[in-house]
Amino acid sequence: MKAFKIFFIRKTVLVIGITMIFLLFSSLNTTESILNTPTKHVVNIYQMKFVPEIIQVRKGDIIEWVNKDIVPHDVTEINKKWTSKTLNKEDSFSKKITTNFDYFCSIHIVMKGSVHIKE
Ligand SMILES: [Cu+2]
Repeated sequence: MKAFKIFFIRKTVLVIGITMIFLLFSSLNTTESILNTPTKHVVNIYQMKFVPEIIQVRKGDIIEWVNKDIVPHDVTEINKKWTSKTLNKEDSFSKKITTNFDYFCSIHIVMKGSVHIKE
């Protein structure tokens, strides 16, 4: 009877242990897949401003700039490494973010914004 009890307790501990390891790994996988899913962020261009002007994203996320003004704008990297097409009202431009950068509108050079990657 005593031997049976010990056997039973050992088996129970083993089952609990395996269950906990399984739960731990499945929660790690879920967390990882949440972290790895790129998020889409929207920057509106509104009343001659990029809104929000400063945005923090994760590496690999997508930013979509949408022109909500009636005048055309664009999105140009501060050193002119790249630029969007001219965005008319309701036009948008999307970019996958892999690095920090500042940008401006080359049509209205006072309009500025920046993108920061969260570590
Ligand atoms: Cu502009």
